[in-house]
Amino acid sequence: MRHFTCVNDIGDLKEAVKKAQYVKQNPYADSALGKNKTMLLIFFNSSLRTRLSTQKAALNLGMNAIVLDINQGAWKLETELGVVMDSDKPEHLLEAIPVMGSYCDIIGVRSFARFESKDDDYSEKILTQFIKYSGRPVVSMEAATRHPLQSFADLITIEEYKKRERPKVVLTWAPHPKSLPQAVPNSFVEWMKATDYEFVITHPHGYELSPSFTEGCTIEYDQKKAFEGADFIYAKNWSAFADPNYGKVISMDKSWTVDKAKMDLTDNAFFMHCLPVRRNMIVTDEVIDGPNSIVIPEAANRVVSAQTVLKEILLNL
Ligand code: AN0
Ligand code: CP
Repeated sequence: MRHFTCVNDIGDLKEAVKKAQYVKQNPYADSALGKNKTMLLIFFNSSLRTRLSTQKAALNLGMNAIVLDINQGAWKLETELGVVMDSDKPEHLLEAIPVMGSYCDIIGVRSFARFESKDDDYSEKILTQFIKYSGRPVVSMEAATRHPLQSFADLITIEEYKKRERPKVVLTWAPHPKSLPQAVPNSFVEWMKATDYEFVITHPHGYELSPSFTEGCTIEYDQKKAFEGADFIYAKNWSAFADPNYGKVISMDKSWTVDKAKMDLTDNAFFMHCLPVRRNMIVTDEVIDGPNSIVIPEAANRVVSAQTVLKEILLNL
């Protein structure tokens, strides 16, 4: 593996899960692999889990880790090509990226959808420039359309907790007051499609994800029906994809909040969410604090997914 931006980069999923299980059981087995190697973590957006778990993964592999928040202390970066730079942005990505590349061996980048242009977001304008100009392996730490380190951790978690070979996994939209990217659900869909699980997506009308991700998926608009017999409920809010509402909140319907009554329709399902989560919007306190909530072990597995990915990249440097 050179870059890690989507499910295709990880190769065979069963092999990847096996590698992750080894890493989880032997976190320090490769502590010499990253000696004298530096990982740079570049954040254009906020983060708690990705920031900490990816650093921890790099440290477990013996790497040095340097974190830069672009919006706190770095120069404001121009990202448009061919512009006259007479605005408030003193530096262009075209210089900043190769300079950052010159200081490290692997670059992680977090760059959310900006909702200014669907084309820019869905062409992964920022991430592709890092791949093109850094000269280094690039790891997506949530880009405009995908969050593969999260999805890999989600898969590892489902494999740990599943009680049947082919569990029923349900991705459900839930309400939220702000516009959120489609990256987490897109990516979850992409990874679930690569398994042999039974997979159902449920959301209100108007919240259809990009067909490029959901093609071939079962979509059930009746949330209660979707929950019947589920083994895992994966909740997430996302903003609308379809025009003219791209990036907009078109509903905050609280009847979609995941509560105990809905969880009772499942086959004693586990509750999952990538976090951060807004309590009593996405999910009630009762469910997230209940015995079937696995959000904390799910977040803990972010170290495992990151370490498995970084290890593969280091082995191919
Ligand atoms: C982000 C999102 O929905 O993509 C990050 C989730 C990992 N969430 C928020 O901005 C609240
Ligand atoms: N799940 C996740 O990526 O969390 P952060 O945004 O805190 O990194």
